Amino acid sequence: MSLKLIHFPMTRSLRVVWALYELGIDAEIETRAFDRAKLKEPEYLKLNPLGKTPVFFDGDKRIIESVAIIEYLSNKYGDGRLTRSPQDADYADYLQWLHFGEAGMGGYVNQLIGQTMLLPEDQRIPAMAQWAKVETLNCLNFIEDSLGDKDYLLGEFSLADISVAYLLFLIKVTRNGGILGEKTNAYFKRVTARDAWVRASALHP
Ligand SMILES: N[C@@H](CCC(=O)N[C@@H](CS)C(=O)NCC(=O)O)C(=O)O
Repeated sequence: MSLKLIHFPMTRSLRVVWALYELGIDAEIETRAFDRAKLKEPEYLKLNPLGKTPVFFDGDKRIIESVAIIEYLSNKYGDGRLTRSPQDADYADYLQWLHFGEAGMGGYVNQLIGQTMLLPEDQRIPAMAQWAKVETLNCLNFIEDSLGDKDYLLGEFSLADISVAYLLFLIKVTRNGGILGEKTNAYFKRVTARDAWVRASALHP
């Protein structure tokens, strides 16, 4: 097998590095400095036509969705570790959280970051920033209420934690971390104390 990830620190490719380390799968990781302008240059667009990160290759097969990549890695090269099967009692919860991390929350968090940080101040729309904050908070309350006394979203660590915790990381590094609940903050501390996260988040070009 010839697995290769182009990794940009702190971006969604971090989910993939984290999963690779958790699952103990060998892959070439080419780490580049994040520069949005470079992602739109022809050389990079040949790799990922959307001009976004991540981009992952398994031989000739290319995948550009971070959550799809981590599921693919476990099912194809990790004996399904850190996933759940239809026979498992928590299969529905697993699928829900795995997708919630990107499909459920990602759009709101992207808006929040765009409207509070990425866009030049004169292009920000306060009503959009407020809407994104309310919707992000709605998602965060759902996480807070669902955690209960569990250490991880399903009780035991799974790919669903990689999906959701990356988004919590993004909220924190963009200085919006004040809106996380108490249990969610403790959960974030717990997941980011894991050896695989510590190693993955320390990767720099
Ligand atoms: N749904 C995609 C989202 C990819 C995405 O938006 N990546 C961001 C970085 S975290 C990006 O490349 N941003 C650069 C840009 O939009 O110009 C995934 O989960 O892989």
